[in-house]
Amino acid sequence: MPNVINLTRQLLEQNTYTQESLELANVINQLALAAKLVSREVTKAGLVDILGATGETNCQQEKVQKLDVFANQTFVELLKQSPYVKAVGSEEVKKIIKFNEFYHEKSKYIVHLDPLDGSSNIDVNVSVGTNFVIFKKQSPGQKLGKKDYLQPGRNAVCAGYVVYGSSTMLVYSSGQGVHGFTLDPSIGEFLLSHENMSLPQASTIYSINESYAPKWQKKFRQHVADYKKDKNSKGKVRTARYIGSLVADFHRNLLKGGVFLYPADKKHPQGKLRLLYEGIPFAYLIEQAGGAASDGQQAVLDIEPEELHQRIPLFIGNKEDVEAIEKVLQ
Ligand code: FDP
Repeated sequence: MPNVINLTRQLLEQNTYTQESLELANVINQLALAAKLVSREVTKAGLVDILGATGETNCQQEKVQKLDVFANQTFVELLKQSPYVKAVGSEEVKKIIKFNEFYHEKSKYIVHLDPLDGSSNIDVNVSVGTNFVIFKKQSPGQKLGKKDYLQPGRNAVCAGYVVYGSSTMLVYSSGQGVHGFTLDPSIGEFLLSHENMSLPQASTIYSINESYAPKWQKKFRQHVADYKKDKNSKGKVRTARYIGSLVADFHRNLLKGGVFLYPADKKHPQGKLRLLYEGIPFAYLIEQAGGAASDGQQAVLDIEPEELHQRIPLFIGNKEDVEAIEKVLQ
């Protein structure tokens, strides 16, 4: 019998079965269960009438896809059922969602998530995902204040993502390395498939939407142009890969080594990607895997969030790439 390790076992063993780890494991298990339900819907998306836009827009004026709605409802509802979750911030919902304070008197965790990242790719069968980060409430008592749900990434206790791709994978870190689990659909379990993931030393890929080049700052445009001739630490020129689904671009770069870039530009003066549920989860993971993430000025994990849906420029991947970009932009 092979040494099969499922998510719950690994979570508990890593944290030596402390009360704290049991509580966190409960929250992550709820996230994993929601991910299985979403995965099931994503894989049959072409078969049922769930594809396509609902015709509505979310609080950020983006088209809402039916699967967005399903993923949001599923994650929020399952997190609400955990006695340890106090509140959820979702890309799909304008305000922080606070759970019933009586039922949740033991609750101390705040979860921020993007229930379906890359959702404009749903209709074309490209990998999408769910990104999440978990914080612990800072203030005493039951009341939830802004300081509790607007915390810098350095305070996070866990972060991760699920990618619904050719297989469904859950990748997470609770501060002790990055671990990847692949969903075995025949038994409905996430099984440890990628233990202690670390970023390859050489950066082989750059990922950016180059059609925006005319809108970039000149020095940044030159920097990206140089990727086409500059060599990486192994003496090779990087290749370009851009899916347009952050979770899938990140996952590939984590496995292969590379940098993902989404700068501020004339159309997105603050950047496009959201700090709390896109920047911080991936920044937390990349630092754990030996890489770096920056908004061009400082580490993403050091940014003090000011609002729930705050946007940032994002440069994330191998350290030398991120440091080089900071030099160009500072
Ligand atoms: P999407 O608009 O499909 O939700 O979350 C924003 C995001 O996807 C990221 O997943 C993706 O990396 C990025 O936007 C793509 O933006 P562009 O289309 O502007 O390149």
